[in-house]
Amino acid sequence: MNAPFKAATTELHAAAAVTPEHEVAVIGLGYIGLPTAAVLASHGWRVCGVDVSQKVVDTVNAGGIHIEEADLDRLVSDVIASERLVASCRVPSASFYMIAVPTPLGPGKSPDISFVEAAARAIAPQILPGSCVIVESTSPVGTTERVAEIIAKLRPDLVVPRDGMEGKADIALAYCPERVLPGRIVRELVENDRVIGGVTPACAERAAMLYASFVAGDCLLTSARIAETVKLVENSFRDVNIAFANELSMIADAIGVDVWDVIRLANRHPRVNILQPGPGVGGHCIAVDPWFLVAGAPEAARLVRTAREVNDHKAHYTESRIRALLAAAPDGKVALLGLAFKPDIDDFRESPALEIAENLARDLGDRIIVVEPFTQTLPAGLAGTGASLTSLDAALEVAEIVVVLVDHTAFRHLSSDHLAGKITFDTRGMLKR
Ligand code: SAJ
Repeated sequence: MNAPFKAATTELHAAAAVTPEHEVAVIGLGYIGLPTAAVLASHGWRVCGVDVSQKVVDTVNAGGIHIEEADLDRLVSDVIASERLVASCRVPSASFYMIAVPTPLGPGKSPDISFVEAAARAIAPQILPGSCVIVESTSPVGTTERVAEIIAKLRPDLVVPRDGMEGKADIALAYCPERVLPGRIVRELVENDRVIGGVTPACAERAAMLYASFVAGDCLLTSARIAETVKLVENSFRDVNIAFANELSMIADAIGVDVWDVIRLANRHPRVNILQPGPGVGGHCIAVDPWFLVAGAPEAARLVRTAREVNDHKAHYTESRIRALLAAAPDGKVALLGLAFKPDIDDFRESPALEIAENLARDLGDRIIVVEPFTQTLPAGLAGTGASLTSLDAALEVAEIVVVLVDHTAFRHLSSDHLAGKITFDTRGMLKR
């Protein structure tokens, strides 16, 4: 770690006359928290990763990982071996806290920030004067202020920063959204620019000390509310653009033209860059975050809401097209290639491919053959339906219909020779590439 960061951190805690147990505590060891903890540790910080799951804590302390992510296994085993990272179920005292817990959608597509609130309640008793609390979880606008409220209520002995506050606070509070792409997390954590929003400008500067120690990109300072909005806007932008591609694919089907040719040729215009259609949009980010923006301004967010609806509809549309193919070949079986929400990851959260497979398997049982190199067993929603999980070669031997739901690298060698005599439906344009 850069010496000035360490010196400044030590100085801030001098007033408290108590040394924190750790320099950084990362709350939540999931897809973002674990790589972030490991990257921080590899840059010299003494990090404690905190998780509610004893199993996750044991796995990490043994130098292992519980998620699939490029380069993460070696990184975690190195920083565990060097004792820069430890995992625990208990929140320690720390100079910096980073909250990286899930923020799912609640009933009626409303944001559920209960895990962030629980993290704030767990941190509050441990906070020392001079500490900095940073929320990284994608959150509805106003969440960082809510964290401030919780800490202020539980720690009346501390001056907690509030929006527009003048004078000195005892702790710092900031929002810094993660913006890394699954599959490239370890690299992007270091390379990407970061938007760091403080509840006050001093809070942003304090949080930036931590990020500047490991981020090669720029650290861009702003307010917590702006940073919260920026995160939601980034993912909504992508969702709207994917919705355009998905809608285009349905228009192309209706008018009988090849959407992949249309996109390829339209993209040769210097100011056109259409994304790729697929079976719908999945993952825990793009399929969820735009709803946080809609919840904040339901009347104004018309395009954002419609894009979500178009992308959700694309999964139903894809499913009905597969059902039509199966109805036209009543004795045939279909090989569904891929269940993950996008290529080359083991993440099935909000996956349209999984949703389609489950819906089909419920009605059509053993006519459904799944090929998914990123799982050894059928996911719960498919188990017991009669659907089977096989290798690609075994599926191609028996299936009359082949549907590409995910363009995993393991499928990309497929050519017309492998598929001769079969009915194919390629939702990703993989065979065309
Ligand atoms: N998809 C398409 N067509 C495309 C691109 C993507 O159908 O042309 C689909 C994918 O198959 C997948 C979904 O969209 O189902 C989302 O995939 P993605 O690669 O667009 O994004 P995520 O969810 O893996 O990661 C996004 C990223 N955000 C943006 O690119 C604006 C990432 O930078 C964020 O950090 C991440 O969300 C997050 O955690 O919020």
